[in-house]
Amino acid sequence: MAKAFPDVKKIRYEGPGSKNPLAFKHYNPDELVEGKPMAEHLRFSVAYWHTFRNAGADQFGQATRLMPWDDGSDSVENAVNRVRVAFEFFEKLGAEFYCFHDRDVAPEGATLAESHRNLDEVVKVLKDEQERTGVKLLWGTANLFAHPRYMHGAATSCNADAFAYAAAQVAKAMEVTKELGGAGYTFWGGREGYKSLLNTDMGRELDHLGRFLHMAVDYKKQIGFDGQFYIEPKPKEPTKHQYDSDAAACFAFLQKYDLVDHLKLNIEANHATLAGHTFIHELEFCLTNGILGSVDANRGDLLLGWDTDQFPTNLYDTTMAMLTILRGGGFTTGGLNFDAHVARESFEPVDLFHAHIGGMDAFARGLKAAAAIRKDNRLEDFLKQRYASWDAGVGADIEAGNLDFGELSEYMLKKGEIAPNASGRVEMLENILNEYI
Ligand code: XUL
Ligand code: CO
Repeated sequence: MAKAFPDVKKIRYEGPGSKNPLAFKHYNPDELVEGKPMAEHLRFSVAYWHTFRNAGADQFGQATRLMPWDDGSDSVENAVNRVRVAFEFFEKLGAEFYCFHDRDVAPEGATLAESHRNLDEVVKVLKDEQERTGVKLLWGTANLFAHPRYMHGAATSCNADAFAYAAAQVAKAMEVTKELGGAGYTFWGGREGYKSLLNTDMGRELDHLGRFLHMAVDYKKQIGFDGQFYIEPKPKEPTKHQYDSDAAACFAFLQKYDLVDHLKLNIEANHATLAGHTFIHELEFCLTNGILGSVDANRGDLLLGWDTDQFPTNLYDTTMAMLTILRGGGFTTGGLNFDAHVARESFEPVDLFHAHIGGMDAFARGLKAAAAIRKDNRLEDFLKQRYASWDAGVGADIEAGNLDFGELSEYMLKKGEIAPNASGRVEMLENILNEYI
């Protein structure tokens, strides 16, 4: 098969002085940061759906992207061809992982059995290509939102058969993820939500989603899949109210349905901002609650109210994100998956390289900056000092559970007024951060 990107050679690290657009200026996979190679810290992954299936159409216009390798058909042959192209891309880029939905990689058949067969055929080629290149599967997932059968949702559909179909699809997607040695499996509740309460039994739908995930946990044990499960929060789009709207909603849901031990979160930057949070807030919330699993690395546009899925370029965000991720000890099964697509006007195959190189360099810079900030200790020392009143005296006694309201009343009546507050020094701290960006 002719190469899809004949003019692009393997992307190399050339350092910050390089003017070569097809080279890394910061991502140097083997360079050690805090004693670990950058590649192991960052675990970059390419999203199959955006990179090889999203042709650039929007609600106002047709597809723009040139994909000379794709004959536009829904044949298995075309799907297999696409896999070869995808792995040529992963290899030349130097991304160690990829992620896919079942229906991105293989066409939906006329029946469920045919869809399973199509998937099996493509998975054989995925496996061969993984072995040939060493590229690994970060996580797999099932598309439970595109087909009209899921118009009312999948696990939360009013139609019990839609739940059953989704279960069959997820079971199969988990099997192939296991077959491909996937490090994880993600649940994004594409249509698990509602538009109108007039036709929605919220309590019943939530119970069904809890049941669905328990069935997935059971099936995972049954087939011996030992990858990590993730749930990916998103507040709206496609439905007005999504049940998994943000990290806090997911955590409450996982606790209510006794699923915290089985799922971590896959935090997507653009979903965080749609929820009215920052990307970093969502990461920090997960870290604090022991549920930080993986990241869908992208960027929204704060002037647009939808999921624009742009490639991450904001160094402030990547630095803050890497600070949180490093503080948590780094990724184990998770990684940085570019759930992002090129702009509609960036229609040539080479644009895929520019986009991913930019995202990888942005996170590499964030990683280096975060490590330097941690070495400097000024931010950490400030934080420690800010909470010093909790390290001894009344603070330490409250934390230890040694005091009640009566004793605290006595303490305060005697003391009369609180110790003077210290400045939060927000601007000084922001200035320190900017020294490194
Ligand atoms: C949708 C989205 C999905 C999930 C996987 O906004 O982020 O692509 O990452 O289903
Ligand atoms: Co995503």
